[in-house]
Amino acid sequence: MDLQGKKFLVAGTGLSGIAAAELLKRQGFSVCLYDGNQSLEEGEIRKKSALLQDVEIVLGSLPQEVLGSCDIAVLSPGIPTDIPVVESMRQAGLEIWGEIELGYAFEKGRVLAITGTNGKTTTTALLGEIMKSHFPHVQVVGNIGVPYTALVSGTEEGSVTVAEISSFQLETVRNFCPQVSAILNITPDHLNRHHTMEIYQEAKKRIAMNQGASQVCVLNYEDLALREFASQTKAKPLFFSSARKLKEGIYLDGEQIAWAWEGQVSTVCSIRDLQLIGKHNYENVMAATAMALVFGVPMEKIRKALAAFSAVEHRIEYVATKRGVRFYNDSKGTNPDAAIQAVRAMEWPTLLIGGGYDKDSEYDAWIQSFSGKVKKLVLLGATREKIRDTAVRLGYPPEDILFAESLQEAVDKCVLHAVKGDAVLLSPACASWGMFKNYEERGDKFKEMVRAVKEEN
Ligand code: UMA
Repeated sequence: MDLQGKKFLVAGTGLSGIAAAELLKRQGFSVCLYDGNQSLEEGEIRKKSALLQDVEIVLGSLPQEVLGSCDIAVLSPGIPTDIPVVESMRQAGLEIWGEIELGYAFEKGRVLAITGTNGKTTTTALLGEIMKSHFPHVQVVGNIGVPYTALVSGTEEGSVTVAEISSFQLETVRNFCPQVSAILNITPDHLNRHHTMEIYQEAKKRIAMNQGASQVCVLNYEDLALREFASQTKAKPLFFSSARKLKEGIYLDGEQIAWAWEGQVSTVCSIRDLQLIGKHNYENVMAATAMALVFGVPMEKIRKALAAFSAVEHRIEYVATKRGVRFYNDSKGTNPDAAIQAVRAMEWPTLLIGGGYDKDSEYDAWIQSFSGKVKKLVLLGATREKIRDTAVRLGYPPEDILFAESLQEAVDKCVLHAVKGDAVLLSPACASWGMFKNYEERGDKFKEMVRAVKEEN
């Protein structure tokens, strides 16, 4: 598409919106910056970037004359595509892009992209490290926290972009086409935004929608929806499995990770060589390894990068041992499925801090995964009643459920009830929104509070 002379309406003034507006200004386009939050201040937004000094800023509602003057809307991922203001953009004839699509329009190198309900940050970070061990110019972007549009201007022909892409971001891609994509798993999440599991799955599958037969889509064989997707995508499907040997692909064979390719089977490494633990992490390792191998990274470099990689911050992250109690930060456990993996990884009687923003999740499977290991459940946020009711219905002792008004109170209650040999795990199964800016802030605060716990009463 010829973008010459187009005017862009950038929606959202968070990380994505600011980076998108900066990219467009740098490229000489005319930009209107919009945010639905009318309590924001124009001056504060302008302070975020020197490039935004003369940009038109609209807060609150969007007047028709502004809509009429723009050609393309660039939505931030947090903006649902079915809300009235986006509908009014469509009615006014604007093309609806997302921040990822805008980044891709300026990409000069090759792209590898990862999505999935869980594990995508770890897989993206790991794949980024593997790529950096072989290619001179690698950038890691997307949902991981660095907007694609913030770095894309620096790409050149030989560059490699490794992108973590959320379902929110996939809703608004149009031409985005990674050389290698991966869908790690799809379990219920963000249902308040996507409404049904089918719509959520369709959003995830959009990562491969423009790929052709010379491009690869790495899929989890143990996820039935993804196994089926292999026969629907035009990309070449390549499976990973933690449960069975595959004719072609990558799989866990006892403690070995094996790579079956072009009729040969080779050993990638033993899980004992890895710093990451847990079956879900072995799946992340397999996905990243398969992506790197089909992209041409030599096995020896991959082995080295795998052995050197340790856990991502906020994901079952060990914080400290205080009074003989181990503290773990899994603030990234923002949905029940991710939180289940954290509970499973605990080898000690555990005091679990959960609850937060309500995404219409169901908590039954999470509570069932406690299997006698969770001795106290400390709940906070909007979901605490719903989680308590589910837990009690499933037979969890009501006297072991405690409510807290703040994260500090939750930590204090855990410290009070924990004894030597226990673990305290922050793994909320809910997003942080409403109480914190994001899961990183929640995890950082938790770590500060843990470090401040005195060794003696
Ligand atoms: N806004 C509106 N109208 C709305 C909703 C929001 O105008 O209806 C405005 C808000 O007032 C605010 C801005 O949009 O000013 C915020 O935009 P945003 O929510 O898209 O946040 P960004 O700061 O741009 O961060 C986004 C991702 N956020 C979300 O998807 C909610 C970040 O993912 C991502 O790291 C960043 O872009 C860079 O690419 C975070 C996330 O929580 C980590 N992701 C979800 C997850 O991992 O589960 C999907």
